[in-house]
Amino acid sequence: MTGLVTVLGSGAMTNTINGILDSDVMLVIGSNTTETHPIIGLRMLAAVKNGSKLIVADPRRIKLCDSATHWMQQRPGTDGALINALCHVILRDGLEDKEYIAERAENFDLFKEAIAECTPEWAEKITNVPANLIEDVAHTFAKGKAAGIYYTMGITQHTSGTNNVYALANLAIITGNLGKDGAGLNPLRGQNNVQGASDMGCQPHVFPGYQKCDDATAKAKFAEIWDCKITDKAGLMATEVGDAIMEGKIAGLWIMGENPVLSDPNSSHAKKAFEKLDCLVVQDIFLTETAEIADVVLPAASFAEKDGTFANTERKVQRVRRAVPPPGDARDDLSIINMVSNRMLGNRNEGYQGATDPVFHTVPPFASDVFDEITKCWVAMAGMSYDRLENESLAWPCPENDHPGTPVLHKEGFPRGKAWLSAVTWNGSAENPDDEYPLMLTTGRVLYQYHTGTMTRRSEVLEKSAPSAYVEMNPADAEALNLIDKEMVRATSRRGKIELAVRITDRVNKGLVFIPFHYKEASVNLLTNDALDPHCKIPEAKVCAIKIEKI
Ligand SMILES: Nc1nc2c(c(=O)[nH]1)N[C@H]1C(S)=C(S)[C@@H](COP(=O)(O)OP(=O)(O)OC[C@H]3O[C@@H](n4cnc5c(=O)[nH]c(N)nc54)[C@H](O)[C@@H]3O)O[C@H]1N2
Ligand SMILES: Nc1nc2c(c(=O)[nH]1)N[C@H]1C(S)=C(S)[C@@H](COP(=O)(O)OP(=O)(O)OC[C@H]3O[C@@H](n4cnc5c(=O)[nH]c(N)nc54)[C@H](O)[C@@H]3O)O[C@H]1N2
Ligand SMILES: [Mo]
Repeated sequence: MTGLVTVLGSGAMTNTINGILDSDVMLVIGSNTTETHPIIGLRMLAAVKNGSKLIVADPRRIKLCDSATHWMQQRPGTDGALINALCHVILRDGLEDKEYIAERAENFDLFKEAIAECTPEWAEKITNVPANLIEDVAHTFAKGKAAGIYYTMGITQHTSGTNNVYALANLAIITGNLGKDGAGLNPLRGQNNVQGASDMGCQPHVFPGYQKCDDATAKAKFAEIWDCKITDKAGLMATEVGDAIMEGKIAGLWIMGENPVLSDPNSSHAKKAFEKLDCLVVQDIFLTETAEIADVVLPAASFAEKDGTFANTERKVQRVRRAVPPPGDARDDLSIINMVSNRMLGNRNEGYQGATDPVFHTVPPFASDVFDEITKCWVAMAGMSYDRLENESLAWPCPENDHPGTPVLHKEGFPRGKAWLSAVTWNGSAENPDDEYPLMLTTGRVLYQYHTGTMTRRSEVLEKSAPSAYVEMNPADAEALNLIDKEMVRATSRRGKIELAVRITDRVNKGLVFIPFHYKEASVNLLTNDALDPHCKIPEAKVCAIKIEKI
């Protein structure tokens, strides 16, 4: 139950941000932390100052590499092989935490068998990371008293994303690093309150609190709380919606706070699907590229204009308070939903009646009413209340009114009993470079811009700091194409093409290029591959094949 998702690794940080200072080894894998989570990056640098060893695993020479004791520059898409090899060395050299495994883990034998062939020499061929470096890292990690793993999209945005996370969970378990201060398995969550959104059931197969919709007990419980019939059929993942529209299965869509026309991999396919809809509603604080093709645009209020709670990456629920009224006709998201459901119910539902607030124009039920309901839906938040949150923020699970919250998970054990060691194999990426498209493209972020730029590109200071699209390319590749720095080039994949400036740098190895996805004038998602991870349906935004040409 509570935290099960976390054990599986797709949920939240098991540990805390300040706990990073208690680590003596950090493995940062697929996270450009100083640019994408700068505050957490600062904690990591402070930990390094305190003597903590920093292992970075990233195909690009990110800023953290300057402070790292070890840097593994793997080929994108090969993390599964790399992590399995780390586990292999740890078992081969008897460095695992035998007592912890015996007491707290299961499926050890099958796991051991699965990684038997994953020698560092085997991994070197796949990952390009020298076998002796893999051995050194395995030893350093396993010998740490508190070794924490920090990962983000470099690990998950692959067709093997789920397996990569399972492999990292294995590494944490065999070294006894779950349920310990300064250690843990820590996915650094991306969007503000993405944690809260997941906690509240914004996934098509779960109710709030990760309770499965096909679980009879959960279904009965929510049917009672909500006083209505509910289906036990899981819905579609966001990334499956495009195909479903093309197949005629979906006619209407209501998009809140997303700009998929730019942010979905293979976005021309996504856009084509949205244009086929009978009705597209977009609810956003700005008129985005997605809103431009909508039938109805609902103007939303921003974070500073609304009341409620956010859950942060360390599962801490905190109160947010509206500071200014929303501009013009904009309304906070909850009020918009309330107004629409009011119309749908023909004003029959008394719970939805009541005075609107004259300054903030909120429509009941208010955020505090919703919060009271949440505490009935999910035992992990049952002990929280607006009264308590007035003075403190609380990390779930917090099951009773006098419970202090749980900053570090799994100290007393795991929700499912024992931690499951998964037998995961490595399967490579869906599309790899070939003669026609000889370069591997990986995509991501820069410090000064946020995603599709709807917000940051309106800020003069930020826009000046990172004004235009570019492709990072190794000097050897640039020379072969006779390119000079800042020259405009055409980048083409099987799905589309864009034009942008080349940035010649040894941050990337020969054969690899990197393009940030912030710039609509050269939107890299016209190139990326929408192949999905079969388990969690995340698209492979981190690997596809392209060619670059001089223009
Ligand atoms: N400034 C800024 N900060 C942000 C955001 C933003 O847009 N701008 N977005 C927020 C959101 S929603 C998210 S999800 C996070 C994302 O945060 P991050 O995941 O840190 O950001 P990315 O730039 O997508 O990718 C991280 C790293 O993955 C590496 N990488 C690429 N391919 C691979 C691979 O195959 N294996 C490994 N191990 N690494 C690989 C890249 O070189 C890059 O350094 O950032 C959040 N913070
Ligand atoms: N190639 C490539 N593609 C990627 C990624 C990658 O690494 N590479 N990363 C993926 C990841 S991890 C993410 S999270 C996505 C991000 O993709 P999106 O979420 O589509 O990107 P944003 O630009 O952040 O869009 C969020 C929208 O929410 C609006 N907004 C802000 N606050 C509010 C609010 O309070 N209410 C409402 N209603 N709207 C609001 C903003 O104006 C903005 O238009 O991109 C994904 N796409
Ligand atoms: Mo994200």
